[in-house]
Amino acid sequence: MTHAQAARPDPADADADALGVDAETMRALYRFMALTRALDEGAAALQRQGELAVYPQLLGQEAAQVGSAAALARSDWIVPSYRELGAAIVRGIDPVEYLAFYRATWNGGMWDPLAHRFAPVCVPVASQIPHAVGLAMGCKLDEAADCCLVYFGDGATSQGDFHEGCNWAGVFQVPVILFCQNNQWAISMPVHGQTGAPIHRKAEAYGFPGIQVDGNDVVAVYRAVRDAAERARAGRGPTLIEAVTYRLGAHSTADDAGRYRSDSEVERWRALDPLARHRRWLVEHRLAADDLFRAVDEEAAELAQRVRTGVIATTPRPADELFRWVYEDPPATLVRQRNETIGDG
Ligand SMILES: Cc1ncc(C[n+]2csc(CCOP(=O)(O)OP(=O)(O)O)c2C)c(N)n1
Ligand SMILES: [Mg+2]
Repeated sequence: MTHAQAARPDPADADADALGVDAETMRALYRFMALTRALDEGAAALQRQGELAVYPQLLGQEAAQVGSAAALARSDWIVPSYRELGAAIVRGIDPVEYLAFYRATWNGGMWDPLAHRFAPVCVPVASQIPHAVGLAMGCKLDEAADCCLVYFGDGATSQGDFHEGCNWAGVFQVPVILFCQNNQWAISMPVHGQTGAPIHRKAEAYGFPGIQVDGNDVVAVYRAVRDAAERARAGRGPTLIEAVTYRLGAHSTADDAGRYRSDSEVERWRALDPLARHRRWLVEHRLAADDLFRAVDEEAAELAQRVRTGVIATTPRPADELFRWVYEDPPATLVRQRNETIGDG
């Protein structure tokens, strides 16, 4: 059931029409990646200035995130881990609301997950996978023509939650896309320390297709997810997609990647920068020129500035919110803790 790598032809001889992605979408993918790059860098800077508690950069993974999120319908569900700023931007979430989690002013982010069909930030590794499979199972039971895409990393495939989610998805032919961003590292653990087999091949054991795609090729990712979503909506079940990419930054602002990986490895991947690559491709195919890139750069700089101002203006939420929304009738222990924290008024 393993499918061949869905790479697109070499930029020099690729026929844009044959890829089945229109020119407007090709340009939109670039714009989303450029906005993501600017906001990701802006968020890392905000953390260094003490405005965010922590931030996990997605630098280098823009194609994997933007290509996948853009290939979905607006009514499809997205279940992120903690590194999915790019997907949130594609889905139209206000980056200030997204970054509230990292400013530690709100658990999970300020946006409405139901309205955006974008679940809260999830840090316990792989725990979002069974949630996503359940969400997709709900779509199936409702006979809704929607699917659900869940993001997770290479390291998450070592967790039981990944295997339980895959098993359930395969048995019940759930409309879910299991989207692994194999960025080669789980903090300081390289991917060969996580798995003895290529990640996409694990799907075979669960009875559904597994695809490996060049995760630094935004069009290849877009096409792979579009196909998987069509399969899911047609009732043909799950797909595991392994997007091979690279985390150019540290694991997070709390990590020093120089302690466990070489500069030469990073430089090798930097040469495969997905943003520069798609830009070159657009130019070579005369789908965009300097005026578009200039306009996008200006938009990205303005957006990053607006987000910066918005994040800095965000104040802590009322303390009693820590105790709300879990229980209709909170247990006495929680009521006591709440009263100790904020008084019983
Ligand atoms: C259950 C659990 N164990 C450990 C951690 C600490 N932790 C946070 S991220 C991470 C690595 C995850 O790597 P991967 O799944 O490859 O995702 P990436 O960070 O590379 O995007 C670990 C071990 C955690 N958050 N949750
Ligand atoms: Mg990883």
